[in-house]
Amino acid sequence: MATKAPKTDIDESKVAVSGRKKVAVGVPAVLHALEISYEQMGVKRSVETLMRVNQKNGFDCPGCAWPEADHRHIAEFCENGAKAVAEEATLRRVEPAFFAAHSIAELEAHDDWWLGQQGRLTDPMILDEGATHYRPISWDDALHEIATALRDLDDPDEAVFYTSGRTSNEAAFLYQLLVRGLGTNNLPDCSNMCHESSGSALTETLGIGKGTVSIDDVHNADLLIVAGQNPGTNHPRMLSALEKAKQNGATIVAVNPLPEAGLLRFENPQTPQGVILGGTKMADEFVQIRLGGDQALFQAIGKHLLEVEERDGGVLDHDFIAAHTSGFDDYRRAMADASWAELVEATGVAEGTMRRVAELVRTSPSTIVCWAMGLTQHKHAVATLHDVVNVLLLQGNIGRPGAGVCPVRGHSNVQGDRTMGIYEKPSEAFLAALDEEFGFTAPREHGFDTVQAIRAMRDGRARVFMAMGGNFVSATPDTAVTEAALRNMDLTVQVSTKLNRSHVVTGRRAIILPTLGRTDRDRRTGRDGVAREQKITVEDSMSAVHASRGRLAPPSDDLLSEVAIIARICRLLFGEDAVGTRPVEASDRPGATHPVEHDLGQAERSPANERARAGIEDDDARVQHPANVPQADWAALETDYTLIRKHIANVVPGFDDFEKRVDKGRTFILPNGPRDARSFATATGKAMFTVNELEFPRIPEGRVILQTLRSHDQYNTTIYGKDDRYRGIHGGRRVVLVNAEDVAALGFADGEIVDLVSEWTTPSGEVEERRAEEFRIVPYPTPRGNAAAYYPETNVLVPLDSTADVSGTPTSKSIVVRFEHRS
Ligand SMILES: Nc1nc2c(c(=O)[nH]1)N[C@H]1C(S)=C(S)[C@@H](COP(=O)(O)OP(=O)(O)OC[C@H]3O[C@@H](n4cnc5c(=O)[nH]c(N)nc54)[C@H](O)[C@@H]3O)O[C@H]1N2
Ligand SMILES: Nc1nc2c(c(=O)[nH]1)N[C@H]1C(S)=C(S)[C@@H](COP(=O)(O)OP(=O)(O)OC[C@H]3O[C@@H](n4cnc5c(=O)[nH]c(N)nc54)[C@H](O)[C@@H]3O)O[C@H]1N2
Ligand SMILES: [Mo]
Repeated sequence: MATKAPKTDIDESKVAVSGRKKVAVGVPAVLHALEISYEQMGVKRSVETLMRVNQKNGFDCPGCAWPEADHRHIAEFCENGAKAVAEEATLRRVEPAFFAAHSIAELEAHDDWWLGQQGRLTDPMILDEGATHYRPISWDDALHEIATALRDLDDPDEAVFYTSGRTSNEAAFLYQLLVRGLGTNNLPDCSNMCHESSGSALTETLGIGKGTVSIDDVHNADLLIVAGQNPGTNHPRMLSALEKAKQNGATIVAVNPLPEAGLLRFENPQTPQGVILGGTKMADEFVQIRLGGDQALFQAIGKHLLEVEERDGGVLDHDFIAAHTSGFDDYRRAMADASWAELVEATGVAEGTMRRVAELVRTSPSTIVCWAMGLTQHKHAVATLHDVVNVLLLQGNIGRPGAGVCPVRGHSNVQGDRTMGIYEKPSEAFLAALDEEFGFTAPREHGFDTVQAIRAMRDGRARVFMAMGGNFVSATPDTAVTEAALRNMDLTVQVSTKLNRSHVVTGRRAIILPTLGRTDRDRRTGRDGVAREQKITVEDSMSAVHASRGRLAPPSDDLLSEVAIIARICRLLFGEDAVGTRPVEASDRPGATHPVEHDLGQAERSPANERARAGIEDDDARVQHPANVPQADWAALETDYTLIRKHIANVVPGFDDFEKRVDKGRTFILPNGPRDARSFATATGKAMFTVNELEFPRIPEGRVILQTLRSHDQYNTTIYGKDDRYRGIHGGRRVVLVNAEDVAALGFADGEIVDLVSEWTTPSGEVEERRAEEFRIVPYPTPRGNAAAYYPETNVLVPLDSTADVSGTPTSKSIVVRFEHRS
């Protein structure tokens, strides 16, 4: 199979390459951010908006999930946070006239950059079957169409509900309730493509799928290993935290195939040190590792620690190991058997270098390992993270100050969405609490993750797709397969702030529901006719929960919030005015938390019994039968989010007194067993050492391993501009960064335009090819045999079935690719 990339709106022949940076941020970054802000929203709105980013009583930056320090600067944002804000707070609008002027065919010919630049969506729109253009539709009619399509499904599992990680806790909680009320757990989310490997690995070994450190721990660590992460671009505020750690005496080790600017030096624009004195040197040690070599590196560190322990003693925390861990002896034996030659081959790093890093670990009183996509998006990502945990356990680096695991999350509320139940594999405890709170029985069978959802859509096992934010078509792997899968749907629904490709590659019918973003003021009018301003809450990468309140006038007066959209669909499906069902009796009427007593014994709660009890005929629709739907006062929830927070407090552990604890800009930290009490909810009841067979990508003759990553001018599929300033790329995105010696050895030239062809061997031994056309070769200091190119343009190359073991995450950081001359 050969597939092409979508056309681009950028003239790639004009790409310029010059001036790769060794320093991140500094004054130029601030100026660049302001330039973009002024362009999108003018000076007054820019100043008003940027002053409120991440302030107590302001709004949470929609950029990344890095936490705010307790002591905040007046401008607690970064260049890329400012771009994320400008992108949302823009004054540009996509109104019905825009859709009348542009056909779907025309829009499809544009790339995500052009689509995003058109501005904020203002009106609900529908694409009728066979139509060439979207047309406006009223909110009521649009929501009615959606509810009807969902109700008409033969089986609720024919619906797929995606979530991107900007969705607030309140919206996420209500959304998963809608989905489970309908009768399915098909809740794929962006996390499936992101930190799922972290969640899988940490849940198994530590008993919690989240990090175990606080921002203070980062400030006070003695050693920080930052692996597979580019904070200068993707988490710029993390650089301030690393700088503080350095000032407190920390050592930093950067592990990356690329010499990323922010990892090497940082000029903090908020300190004289940064502005005048040339900034802080960040990494004391830069380990230029081969793609996918990290498991080997951490095995090497573990092996070294155990060797020195055996020889001299004094390395391990024996008390911790004895009291709090299991599996140590097996791990020790496995590391004794590991071969240095193989570890060197896998990492491309000399034994001496690895031992030097291991010595830093050995002599560090407290160590934190931070990571992001460079570790999670590999076939052996979960095994890699197991080996990270092994190293930390050796010295008891979990559950004490300045030490622990720090998966650095992407989207600003991706972690909160999981806490709220956006998960295709919910725990029984969560579902039981949900049942109890809303008087229904949630489905127990696990749902589809992102890749499984695409397969189901491709194979005709799903008919309706709905997305709460995000850009499913562009963000997911195997673009051609995914596009065909979505076109296979009866109906696709996108709840979005901005136009993107997922609005133009659609099912037979499509609906766009525009919604409020983080920066927008959210006023809801209650039954009493009074409009009240609402706040939402989010959870950052370090399990801190706080409120966020937008202050800008929204792009249109009758935009519904995500919460309002979901609450209204719930009302149409489960409430007093449910579509196509009998009117609900007075006793069923919402208003109380538990209006209906189900009084079902556990044994009776199988789906079959449920159906029989409800008297559902086999050929009847299973969805939303009034006998088993969640009970709540949907209209009230829509206009008063404090009521949603009450429900959350009743269902999700750690949210007691929720409202009070986020009042007046307060932040609270969710309970974390490993961090708080060295308590580990694992299979053995202890933190688990694990034995993981060494894996790493092999590079076939004449090929390279390609990683797909972010430029400095994008937020995932939202493209802010065509530059990647820190890497010295200007005016284009279709570039492939290749080691200069490989360029020559493979028979290509600097600046040559080539096709990238990925090669994937299916389980049955067949070789499939996928093609992305016209990429400019840029010689770059990446290890031999490794290359890098931007996502989403390269998603056409990522095979749907190439996923990480256990977590199912697409292997976006290791794709076997060959280059082809264009004749
Ligand atoms: N401005 C901005 N901020 C963002 C985003 C954005 O697009 N733009 N996206 C947000 C989201 S959703 C996420 S998940 C995060 C992503 O944050 P990152 O994970 O930093 O994002 P990537 O660009 O994918 O960068 C991967 C980094 O890992 C390195 N790497 C790749 N493969 C390997 C490997 O095998 N081993 C090692 N050691 N390193 C490797 C790459 O060279 C690169 O430096 O950022 C969030 N913040
Ligand atoms: N090849 C490759 N693929 C990858 C990755 C990679 O590194 N390489 N990274 C993966 C990762 S880490 C992630 S997280 C995913 C990202 O996948 P997604 O989260 O699906 O993608 P985004 O580009 O962040 O989504 C942007 C869209 O979200 C909408 N939006 C923005 N803010 C809001 C809001 O407040 N509410 C609503 N309703 N909509 C909003 C806008 O319409 C915007 O166009 O991509 C993954 N895909
Ligand atoms: Mo992400």
